[in-house]
Amino acid sequence: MKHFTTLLVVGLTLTCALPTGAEDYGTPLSNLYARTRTDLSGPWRYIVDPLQSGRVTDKGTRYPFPLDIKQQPGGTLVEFDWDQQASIVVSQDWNSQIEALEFYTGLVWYRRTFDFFPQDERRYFLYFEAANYHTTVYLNAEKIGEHEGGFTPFAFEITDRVHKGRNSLVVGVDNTHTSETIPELAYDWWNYGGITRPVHIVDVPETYIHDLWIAYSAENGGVLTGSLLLDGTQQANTEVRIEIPELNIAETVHTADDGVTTFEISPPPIELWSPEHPRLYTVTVSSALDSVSDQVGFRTVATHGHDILLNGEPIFLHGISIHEEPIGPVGRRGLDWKTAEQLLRLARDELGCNFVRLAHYPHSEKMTRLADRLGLLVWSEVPVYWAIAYTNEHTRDVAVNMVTENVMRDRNRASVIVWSVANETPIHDERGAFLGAMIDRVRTLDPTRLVSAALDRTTKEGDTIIIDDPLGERLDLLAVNEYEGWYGSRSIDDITNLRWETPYEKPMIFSEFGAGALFGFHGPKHERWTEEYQQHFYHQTLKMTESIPFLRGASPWILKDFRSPRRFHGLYQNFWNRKGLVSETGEKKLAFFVLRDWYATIKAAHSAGGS
Ligand code: GCB
Repeated sequence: MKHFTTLLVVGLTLTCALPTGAEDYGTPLSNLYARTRTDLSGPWRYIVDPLQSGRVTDKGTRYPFPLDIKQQPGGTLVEFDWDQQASIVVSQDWNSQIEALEFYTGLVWYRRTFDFFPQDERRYFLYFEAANYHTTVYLNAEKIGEHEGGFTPFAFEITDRVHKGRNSLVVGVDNTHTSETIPELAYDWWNYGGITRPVHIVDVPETYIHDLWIAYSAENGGVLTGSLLLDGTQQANTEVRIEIPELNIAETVHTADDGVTTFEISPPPIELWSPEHPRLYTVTVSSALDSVSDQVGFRTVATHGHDILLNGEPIFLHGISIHEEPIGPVGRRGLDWKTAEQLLRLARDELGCNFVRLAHYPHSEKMTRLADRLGLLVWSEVPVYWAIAYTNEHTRDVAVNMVTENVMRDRNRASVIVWSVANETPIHDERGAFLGAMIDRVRTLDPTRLVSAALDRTTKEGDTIIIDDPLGERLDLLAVNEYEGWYGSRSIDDITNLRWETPYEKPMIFSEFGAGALFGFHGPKHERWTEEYQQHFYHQTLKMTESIPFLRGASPWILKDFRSPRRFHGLYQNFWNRKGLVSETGEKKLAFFVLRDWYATIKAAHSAGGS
């Protein structure tokens, strides 16, 4: 849908058509951290329910956990009592907190009580930053909603349901994966279950600013375009102020009947955001009742032939892939600002990265906000990984919803330059249609960024690898996961002979390459699991990249060793994927320095005028 709006522009007024991207997709309000809210993190009671006994059915049961009832004298049997249950900390997964749940997959119920005093003329939303995977939410014994997907935010309005005084919130989270979920049954990371990110009660006025999106385009000497969405009884024909004090911008726009408006502003010269200069501006939007500010960077990203252009200049992505696990001896979710910053600073300050691939699912919003501040470019991905039920409509709808929630959360983050729709998916028509639907949605919501997917299968002819996956047609950036020398039969010594071709006139990055090594295990460079093998693998693979004229970056696999239930070797792995350049506790392996030096060399060549 396009909205034709009269735009107020500094200096002149013009009328043009912009994709609003602000239609109500049912996604939660954006810019969570700038809202008035109560964080419900802390100890919650929990019940492990492997047989799903607590699901409320119309037959009635002895275990209606969501109803939070107690045995009454002379009453029918009730076989639980929430107040007698042990506690678990929200927001952290259950696997790392309760030993017996380390490998648990299934349903766990959570309960938290809280006192609340709702005010007139205010609205309240229960906002989950993420819960893995299928979540059912009850407030005061009433079901308020469900959500499917482990890594994106969702919210339910509770204005009419939250009580004055005591409230009982019961949440069932089931992390079972099936042939219809995303990901499906096989994946290479820990299926950390539970309410893995904070839960908030967000407090907004009756008519509030649901979403603001603002982006920079270099057209016509530079313009800021965007859209905003008001929600409430006064959403129509309402005046909204957009202010960026550091640019002397103070504009007024009016919403249409649906609460949406688009705008286009010609700003004075802007200091563009880049890794070298991650400039953020304070953008404030105010309506009669509401006001929200965000810190936003302005930059452009595009491709031209084989180049990736940031602010019009060719850029090489010195990257690393990262899973969402803090550095430390215990694998877990639950990044806070400090642990998130530790990961990103290790990548930027010690490895010399300007780019991070946040694999294989949307990471906490803290990561992309920190990347904005630290000047790291981000590849943002959803877990459409390996085999998925490509012909299943429900699965496709969930996938499209996932990209929607991801884009709507982060499209004001200058750091995010790539939306990835998938990782290593098999090539067939149904997969093409499935990923095509996701790509269409992403481009509707945000035509300002690159779309990609990490590709796997390519044609091999002797030593030549041809990147000819038909999906390449629909992508802006080709991305390839490459493991010759670790998986497969090719010797590590031969990988320098590999040659790469593609029929696409597009830039390519290696979204992965890597080999396993146990920190502190040393030996000959041909002995697997030694740091020397991994070091040799990096030397060889980096050498091989020199012959690829269209290579514009890499995000090797991976910054830190991470937990995975498919890594069984009792000596080297013990359920850790050992392809980290640092161990789980942060000790650097030899290959870390190979990549660091390579990035330093490329950077030096680039500043000396090379490409
Ligand atoms: C891959 C996957 C990644 C795995 C990695 C590995 O190709 O994309 O999720 O963890 O290989 O270590 O095998």
